Amino acid sequence: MINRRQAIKTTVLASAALATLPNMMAQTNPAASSEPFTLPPLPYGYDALEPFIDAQTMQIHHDKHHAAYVANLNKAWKQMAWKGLPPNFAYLENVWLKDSKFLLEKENAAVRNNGGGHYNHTLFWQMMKKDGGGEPQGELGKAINATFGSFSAFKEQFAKAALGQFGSGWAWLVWDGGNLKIEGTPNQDNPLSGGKLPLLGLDVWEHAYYLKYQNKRADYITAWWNVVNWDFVAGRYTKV
Ligand code: MN3
Repeated sequence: MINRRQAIKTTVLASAALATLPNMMAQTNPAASSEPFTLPPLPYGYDALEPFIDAQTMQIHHDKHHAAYVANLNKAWKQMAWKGLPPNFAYLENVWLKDSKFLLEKENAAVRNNGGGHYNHTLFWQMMKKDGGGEPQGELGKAINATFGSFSAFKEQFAKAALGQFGSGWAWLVWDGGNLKIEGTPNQDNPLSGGKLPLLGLDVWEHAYYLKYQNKRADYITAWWNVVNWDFVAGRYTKV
């Protein structure tokens, strides 16, 4: 935990270091590497999900949108540092995002929105891969068939949730402690706050598809099945 005195010291040291650098270097952020939350690199190239999700969308989505959630989460964390909240991803996942009472407090809205945004996108990149798609195998495949009747019936219900999510939000396949379920969340809310484990999620914010699909969210959803990383989703299911 960085206290106020250390924070000032760090700022002074950073300023001193900056003064010795050429002007060009001074435009970079010397504190970037010491930020509590960091933007994880995409686990594949921007164009890996072509033609289903275009490279430009992936670049803007990751480098601008996800990066902004991380930057704003760091800002929020610094403002809340007095609360003694450990600044790490595990704490975000296991404590903050599971505490619906905390998230609903107005002063914690930045954590709910930007912490949720950081967590959701970190999962989302891993839930997709180049040459993905197909059908889930093993225990997850069996559980999906048993719960929804068939894989195609599951896809139909999931797509309905994704299409029916009004405005910005996500569609999810979750484990609620006893069953697989499909649900939608608005904005950057996450099933964790409702006591459920997110297994698979689809970002249906317009920034996720508008460049290629414009208003045709249904076409984006149909295409997205071709990039789902079922191995990753099945791996999460083994934790239930
Ligand atoms: Mn997004």
